[in-house]
Amino acid sequence: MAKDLRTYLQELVHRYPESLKVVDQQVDPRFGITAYASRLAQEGQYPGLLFTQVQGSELSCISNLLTSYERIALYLGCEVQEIPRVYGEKLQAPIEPVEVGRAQAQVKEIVIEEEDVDLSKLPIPVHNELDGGPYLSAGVMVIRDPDSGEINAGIYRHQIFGPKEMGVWFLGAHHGGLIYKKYKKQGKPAPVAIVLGHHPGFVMGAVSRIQGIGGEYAAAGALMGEALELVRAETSDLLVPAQAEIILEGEILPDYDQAEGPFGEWPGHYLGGGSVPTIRITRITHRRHAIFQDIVASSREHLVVGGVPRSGSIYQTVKEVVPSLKTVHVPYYSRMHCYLSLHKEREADVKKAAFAALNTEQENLRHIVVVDDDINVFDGQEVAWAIGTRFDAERDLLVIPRWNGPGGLLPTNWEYHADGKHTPRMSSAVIVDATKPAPPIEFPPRAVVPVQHVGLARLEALRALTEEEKQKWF
Ligand SMILES: Cc1cc2nc3c(=O)[nH]c(=O)nc-3n(C[C@H](O)[C@H](O)[C@H](O)COP(=O)(O)O)c2cc1C
Ligand SMILES: [Mn+2]
Repeated sequence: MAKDLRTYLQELVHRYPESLKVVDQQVDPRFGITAYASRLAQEGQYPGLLFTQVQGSELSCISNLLTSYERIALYLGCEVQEIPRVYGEKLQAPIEPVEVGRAQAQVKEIVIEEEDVDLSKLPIPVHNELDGGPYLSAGVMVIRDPDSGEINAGIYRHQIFGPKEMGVWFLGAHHGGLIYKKYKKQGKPAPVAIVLGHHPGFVMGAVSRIQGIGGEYAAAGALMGEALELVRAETSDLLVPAQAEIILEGEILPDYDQAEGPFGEWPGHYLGGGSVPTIRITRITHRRHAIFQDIVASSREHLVVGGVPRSGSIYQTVKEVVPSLKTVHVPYYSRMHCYLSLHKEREADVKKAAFAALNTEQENLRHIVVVDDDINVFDGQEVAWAIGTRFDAERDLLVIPRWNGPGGLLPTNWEYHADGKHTPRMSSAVIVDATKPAPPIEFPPRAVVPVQHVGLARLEALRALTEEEKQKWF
């Protein structure tokens, strides 16, 4: 059976039963879905949430699914610390997709014709307080490049404007926007399809930074570990994932822009927006009992889905420059940071590694911290300890002025004026060298209890104080 959202969920509940919770209470799609994710986050819990009763919709909604590294390590078949390496290696070995017939395409089970298209019947959440409306946050939009014929995919936020209309917001040099502009220049509508609900390898493949236009379907295949099955779209010559939950087909109109936003973005503030093109939806196909997929915007899920692919590409490029790189963490709590751990052989390793990381991920990275390989970069407390004990600002801090920007999604890349307007600006990058000196210099060893003795501690023998002991001592 081809891999899809359901095969993944089946594997997940088998391996980590606690990581998926069903919400049977009726919820308002306006804040009701994100309210659960937010309340659970306050308790330090991040289960995937399957909402079966969303007001106004017959479909279920899954949200908060991709919030944990363990759930990503599960489909990559590795340990959490190995995610960047395994991710990067898989992307180096893309698996081309295969086309299947309509009969094998579960996404064609139900077809909704243009006159019956009504987006308000989908369980689309309004995520945050000031959001301009409901948003698709996990829709993978595919579009064909008219020059090369390649199909490109990416996640772009889509604000719902009406029963058959939504926006699309393209950032900077992302291929999706560049391709749309080619159609617009010719005054032609751009056929697109938006894929909702699939295996996490597909979702992550779509947001991996791939050189050149297209290649996301093959990246998805590599991450899923098998060729992605595609089928012909109903209204265009696009090929779309055959085992997706839902596919919206339509076209980006060349001359009908609308006001979009605000939208709570991954840096935790309302960012982006303005005037965006409109997509008119002309067909919906979906599976029976389709599960609509959401990503909790401006939350841990948004950052994990965006951050893990970046750590994969950074691992690849840094490793080429500094082979003693151990691993990379682009943390889910601040995706502008990047922690690199390495076995330092010479002083120059640190800056070489840091600049390779900055160059790989120019859009978002601003703070690189380089640590030794005894530091677990997936533990922010260890990184803070390394900075506290091995970093001296005067000697080990490098500020790179006006590195990042102008504009985009980082709040620091904008100048905010007293009249309420804001203008794009550049912001700085920083390299923090929190490594010990390179050999032959000796630095004090780290104080630890010998590992073999830690292994001998018998935790199962621990007990509470007895009444007699309390009498004796209290
Ligand atoms: C949850 C999520 C939401 C995203 N939203 C947008 C967006 O609204 N606009 C955008 O241009 N990129 C967005 N991105 C980033 C792109 O999907 C990503 O950079 C992708 O690699 C772009 O592919 P492309 O260069 O082929 O267009 C988002 C990423 C994630 C993970
Ligand atoms: Mn692309």
